[in-house]
Amino acid sequence: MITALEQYDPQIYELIRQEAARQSGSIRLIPSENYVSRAVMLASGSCLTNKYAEGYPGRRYYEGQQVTDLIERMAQQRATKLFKADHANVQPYSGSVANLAAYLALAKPGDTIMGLALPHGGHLTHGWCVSITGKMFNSVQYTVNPDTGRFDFDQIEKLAKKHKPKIIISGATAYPREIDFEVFGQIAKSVGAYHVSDIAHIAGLVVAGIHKSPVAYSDIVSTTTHKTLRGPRGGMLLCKNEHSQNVDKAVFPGLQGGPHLHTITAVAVAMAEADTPEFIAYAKQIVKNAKALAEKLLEYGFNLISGGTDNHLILIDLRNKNVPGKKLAKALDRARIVTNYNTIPNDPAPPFNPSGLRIGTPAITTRGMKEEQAEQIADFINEVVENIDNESAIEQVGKEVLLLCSQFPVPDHFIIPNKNNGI
Ligand code: DSN
Repeated sequence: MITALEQYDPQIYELIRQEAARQSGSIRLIPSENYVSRAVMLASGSCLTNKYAEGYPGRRYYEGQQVTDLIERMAQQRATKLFKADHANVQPYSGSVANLAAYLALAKPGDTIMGLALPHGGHLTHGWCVSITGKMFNSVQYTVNPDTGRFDFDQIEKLAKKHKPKIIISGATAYPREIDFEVFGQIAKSVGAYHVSDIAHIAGLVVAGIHKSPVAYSDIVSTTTHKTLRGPRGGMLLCKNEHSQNVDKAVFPGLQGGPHLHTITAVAVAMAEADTPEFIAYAKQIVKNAKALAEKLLEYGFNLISGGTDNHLILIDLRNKNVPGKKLAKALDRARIVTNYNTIPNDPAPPFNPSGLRIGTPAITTRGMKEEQAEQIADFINEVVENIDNESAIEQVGKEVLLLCSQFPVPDHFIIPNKNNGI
């Protein structure tokens, strides 16, 4: 397919080639990113992109669904088996739409929802003020305990009792510890609220049984499909049977038109991949790598929010290193280490130039890196921090990163040789 592209559109081919080279020639530490398998890539780039299928299997508004119904049903069945859920909707285009659909399935505009504040690790769509979820609903935001960096369930319970939300949202986008979904479920129940859990980041850890599943304690579980779960970019909702009709209506026709069947096909492939012993080993290694990386960073005197990690990500408070998050993220990028700058809880700095750096281990784990390489990556990060204004030292780290990358090629993935960087 990629060769055909070279023939038909050499400009775009060249850009894809450059991006493939960038992905293979850098250490990708953005915790929400990964490398999908060739099978997922092929399904995502297949003829299913040509088909419209508004509606659901057996109830479509377009003809020609002989194959698409089978595919979507297969994706639904694989999702319900993998997550042990009653019902799955595999149509959300992304996690953001999935979250909004979950809220609209359970509440009306103007109702109160309660989620984790963005600067404390929550997602935009957990009711942050600039998101439609913070405008359409009356949003109450809880925070993490500033001393521990962990959820403060007393505060959450107090807020829930005071504001009586229709929905309590659990889940996060920059929270390094295991989330006790059972407690969130209990608090929700005690105030008559629904509980929506967002496991976008940790879905792969949940299906591998490393983190406890929220399915039993949630009315609706929302996830993306492309982070630790290692599928194509997409979203998914899982719920109890009692909510299935409302969930389906909220996704289509509530928020979306035709589902992206090429993505649903690739999601089905990814879920078959996730239902294997190899996937469990990969998910366990993600956490081992994150812990090894965290330990080494602590040895170098980095402050980690909550003091470490239980999952795939680490949030570094850089204030004691006197390097702003953005400056470090950019220097690391020049050293071929790709991260994202991030707010830390109660960040005194503005969000566009915050005090934190967020890193994670899914992508390096897919490449086969283990604890030894995770520690080496901590060495690289420390080296860049210590030489933040020394371009030749940063360039030297980049060379070492390239060498490490060449020892851990991206598996089962198209790698297009890059004449310019030797990969
Ligand atoms: N913004 C994504 C992340 O990087 O965590 C979540 O949607």
